Amino acid sequence: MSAPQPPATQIPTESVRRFALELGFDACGFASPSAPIDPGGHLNSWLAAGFHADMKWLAQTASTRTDVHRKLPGVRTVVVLARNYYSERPDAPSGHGRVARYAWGRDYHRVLRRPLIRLARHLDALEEGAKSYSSIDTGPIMERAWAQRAGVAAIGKNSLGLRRDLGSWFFLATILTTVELRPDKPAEDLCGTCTLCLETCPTQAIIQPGVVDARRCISYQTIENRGEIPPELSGGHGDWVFGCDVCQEVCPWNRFAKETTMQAFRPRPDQANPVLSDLLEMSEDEFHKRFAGSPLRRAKLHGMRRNAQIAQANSKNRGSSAK
Ligand code: B12
Repeated sequence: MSAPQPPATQIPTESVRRFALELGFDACGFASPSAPIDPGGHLNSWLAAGFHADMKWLAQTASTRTDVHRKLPGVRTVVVLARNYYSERPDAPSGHGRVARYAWGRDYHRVLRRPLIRLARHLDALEEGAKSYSSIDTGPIMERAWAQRAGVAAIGKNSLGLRRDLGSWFFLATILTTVELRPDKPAEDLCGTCTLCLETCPTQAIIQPGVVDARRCISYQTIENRGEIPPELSGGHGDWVFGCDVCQEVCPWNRFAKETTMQAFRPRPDQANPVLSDLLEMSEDEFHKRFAGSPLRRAKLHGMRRNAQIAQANSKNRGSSAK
């Protein structure tokens, strides 16, 4: 038998939201896990098509991803948080590569952990015996689908969470809690008939609205792929050496982007547009020192060198075709 619930007027929904905003989150919404999160079976179709490339962990955790009750039995609310990371890109002369915005500052997993844990403790204190599970990116949670249901973000055709006030330049984090909070209304579509992201992706990775084939995505190839980058794609990589922002840069909603208030996400020196020859000549030691506490560590020195070589070859090809 489930525990008796307080009357709706006593549910502390708005005070939880206020506390989340005080902790620095830009948005906070609530969703009910009473209905399945992926009734259309999109995750399983995506995996069956092989769109996850070598990210085997996605397939291994699929049944938990589609069912939060497996992660936290008794879960009554999924709390979704968004945190803006946008900064203007510093200018760079030729000979520099480009890093995706999300990786310009300190690793967001570390930066957002503390406020997320504080919010989870706050939720745990609301009811005797309350339990929670917090996660940023790495937990088996379909963050964008929950963000959509919790009214925090629409899902754009580039598959990313999208808001009127921030565009898509924000991280998502979630807390599963056994505390019941009043659910928000789901977010409404913001893309309409626009297809700019599909048309502009340099490697045609967005194969239909909302569906990204990671095998073709520059972000996957430059960050997650530990092997060779398929030669038929490398020309499309341009000067991207870590991640890619093209499908966000062309999105008209990103005209409404605002500078982040989080100092830790602002660009470290030379991190937005690193000098290619530095990346090519860097020792293992230099790599670890320079990128300590940064998301760039994920590519490892081998990956960064491989990416820098491709960016350099692409810039030479551009130079010779311009002659
Ligand atoms: C694996 C992964 C990747 C992979 C795969 C990307 C992808 N589109 O799935 C790769 C390495 C390519 C990647 C790249 C990037 N990622 Co990533 N990634 C993830 C991760 C860990 C899992 C995503 C996942 O499960 N994908 C599988 C798909 C099928 O699942 P889903 O999108 O949740 O599925 C729902 C919808 O997409 C939709 N849907 C899916 N298929 C279909 C089909 C149809 C027909 C329809 C109608 C709907 C539909 O319905 C599904 C159920 O509701 C999430 C964190 C998380 N735990 O969710 C971060 C996450 C999505 N990534 C993030 C970021 C920032 C990026 C990059 C922008 C980084 C960069 N600049 O290089 C790029 C963006 C590339 C892109 N356009 O997707 C952020 C996005 C924040 C936001 N505003 O939305 C997240 C949420 C991490 C975070 N905590 O902030 N990523």
